[in-house]
Parts: sequence; C-alpha cells; structure tokens
Amino acid sequence: MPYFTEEQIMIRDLARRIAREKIVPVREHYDRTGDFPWDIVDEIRNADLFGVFIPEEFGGFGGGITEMAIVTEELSWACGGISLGFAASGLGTMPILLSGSDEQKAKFLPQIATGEKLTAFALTEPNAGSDAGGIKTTAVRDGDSYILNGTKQWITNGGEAKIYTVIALTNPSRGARGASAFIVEDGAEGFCYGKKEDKMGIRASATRELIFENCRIPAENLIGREGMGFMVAMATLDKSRPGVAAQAVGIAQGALDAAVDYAREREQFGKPIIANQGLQWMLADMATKVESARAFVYDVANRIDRGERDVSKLSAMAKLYASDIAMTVTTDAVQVFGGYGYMREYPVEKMMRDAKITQIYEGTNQIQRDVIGKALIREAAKKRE
Ligand code: COS
Repeated sequence: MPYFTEEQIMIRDLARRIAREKIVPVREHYDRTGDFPWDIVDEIRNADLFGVFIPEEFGGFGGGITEMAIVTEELSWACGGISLGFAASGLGTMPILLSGSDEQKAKFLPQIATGEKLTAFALTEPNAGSDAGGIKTTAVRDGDSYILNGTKQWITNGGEAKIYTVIALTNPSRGARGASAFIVEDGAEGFCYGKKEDKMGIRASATRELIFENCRIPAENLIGREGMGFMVAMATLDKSRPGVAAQAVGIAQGALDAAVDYAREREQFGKPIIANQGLQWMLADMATKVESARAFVYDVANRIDRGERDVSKLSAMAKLYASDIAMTVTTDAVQVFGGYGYMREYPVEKMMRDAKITQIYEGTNQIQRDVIGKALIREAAKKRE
C-alpha cells in the first residue's frame, strides 16, 4: 500500500503476523466450538494493537479509522470471527471517543487501549433492528443514578466485554429524539447476559443478549446530553462501517489467496487447474474486486481521519461495496475448490459463511442504500439552494 505511513505498515505487519502465525492454526477449532478466542485476544493485547485508534493522551497509539481498518483487515484475512474481538471493541468505544466527557475518556479509554477490557455497542433490540429509532429500552433518572430496563439483542462481544455503550430512551414519548447513550459496566446491579447465539458464521465471536432489570448505573455514565443518543449511535455507525468493510476485504483476500494456491496445486486432466484460462479469468475478476474494495475502504477511512464531515454516505458505500464483494469472492473461492470447497476440512466454506454477516450487520445493505439515497437527495437539494 503506497499510501500507508511507515507506522501504519508496522501496525499492518504486526497484525499480519498474528493472523498467519497464531490465528490460522486455531481458526477451525474456534469455528467448530464457538468458544471465545481469549488466547488470540492476548496476542493482540501483547502487540499493543487495541490502542491503535485511541488518542495518545489516553494511552493509545493516536491513530484513527485507518489503523482500526488495517488491523481488522489483517486479522480477518485469517478469521472473520476472531477479528471481531478487536473490531467490535472499536465499535463499542466509538461513542466514548466521539461524545464522551474528559472524565469518561480518562476513566475508560486507557483500559481499552491496553486491551485490559473489551467493549461492546448495544443498540439493537428484538423489535428494533433496521428501525433503530424503534428501541424500547428505557433509562429513568433517579437521583445520582439512571435505572435501565429492557433487552438488547445480538450484541457482539456480549458477555466478554467489560464496558458497554448502550442506547436507551430517557424520554420515550419523543421516540428516537428521546434516546440517550450510556456506559454500563459489567457487574452493574440488575445487568445480566442472555443466551449465547449459535450462528452460521463468525462463530468465534460472542453474540449475546444484554438484559437490564432495574439496572442502576451512575448518572455520570450518561454520554453527552439526554436526547443525543440516536445521533451518537448514527455517528458511531458512520465511523465504524468502514471497519466492517475492512473485515469484508480481509475475508475476501483470504479466500482469494486460498483459491489461487489451490488452483496451482490441484491437477485435473493432467495439468493444474489454474492452467485453464476460464479459471484464471475467474481469479482475475476476484482479485480485481478485492483491490477495488480495498482502495475504496482506505480512501473512506482516510477521509474520515482527515476530518471530512458528513461521511454517512461514503461510509455506507464502503460497507455496501466491500461486503457484496466479499460474498461474491468467497462464493467463487468455494467454486474454485469444487467439492473440496464444500467440505469443512478446507477453509473457504467458513469464509463464505463469515462473509455473509458483513452484508447484514451494522445495518443491512438495504439500509446502506437508504442512507446513500437520502444523502444524494440532501446533496441535490443543497446544490439548488
Ligand atoms: N449522524 C448524526 N445524526 C443523524 C445521522 C447521522 N449519520 N443519521 C440520522 N441522524 C439524525 C437525523 O438528523 C434525525 O435528527 P432529527 O430528529 O433532529 O431531525 C434523527 O437522527 C433521525 O434520523 P432519520 O429520520 O434519518 O432516522 P430513521 O428513523 O429514518 O432511521 C436509519 C435512519 C434507517 C438510517 C437508521 O435507523 C439506521 O442506521 N438503521 C440501521 C441500524 C443499524 O445499523 N443497526 C445495526 C446495529 S448496530 S451493530
């Protein structure tokens, strides 16, 4: 990558080494068992990678979305599920980075930067997925506390994280405009976890319900002001969707590399199958797609890091484009492997299962198109003014 700085290349190489030396040997195990990969989390901690997107004053490296995307891509090359311990922690930290007070940053960011504590972001509920404004979890002020009631669903890192950023209604009559963002720590009174989900892919990541039953948290854990919660959530997703896109690029690159290696080794009709032009063209298309997605993702990440405003459209486009490419490329990789590709013994069927979620979470690709469409309308209206 000619446009990466020396520091970014160093970060990439650290993550790449963990992916190749540590994750590849265990990815099948974690995919099969669904256990949480704490040994790999330790590797990421020891390499100091949890702090790449945390400001230096809070113990981090001082990078941004680009560094978060680099680490996510590299880890996802080996396993799109294991990489989520890192990536979902980035998502969970974003509300604090974007809207947290100095005190909240000073208290929580150093623990996140060292990887001592994982974080998670809790917006989704059983009846509020795409319609994020339809959440029902409430937070009622009671003296120096807020009391939370409700259930959050499909929370990545749920049960493993120690710090949760949670969106809840402080003024239910105002709907999304009455939402607020909070920090809830593991162990808070009235806070427990629901069942761990059994998923098609990204099985090494933990997905659980968060249950709040008269959960009492300090009032100082409100992020920003009451009523800002939906905006905090949307701004968080604007910054984190390039991370999903980077995960998609990593998974796709992993599948492409596996397909090229296999096609060189596999012989049929007395020659390696890669000698067939039809197969070479298929691989060529896969490689072109992966490169174009990568270029787009880092362009968007870079624009966010340079402080470009109103990045909803670009961020949605990166996630939409890269995830669709990951699905196509991993499906094609299974095809290159033929019958072997369908077998659990080979990595590409897992990559195909892992890729699928990137078209769904942090907003389905249909929602991304809505975000892009609304932005186009806004921009056109502005031009007329
Ligand atoms: N940044 C800041 N504010 C934003 C924003 C953004 N990117 N997007 C919307 N807002 C604000 C709007 O300006 C509006 O504010 P006002 O009420 O003051 O006018 C408010 O939020 C509501 O916006 P909007 O009317 O566009 O909201 P909708 O209910 O139509 O929902 C979508 C918008 C569908 C885009 C949103 O619900 C969404 O992203 N859904 C998917 C959620 C998701 O990704 N879930 C995955 C779970 S997290 S892993």
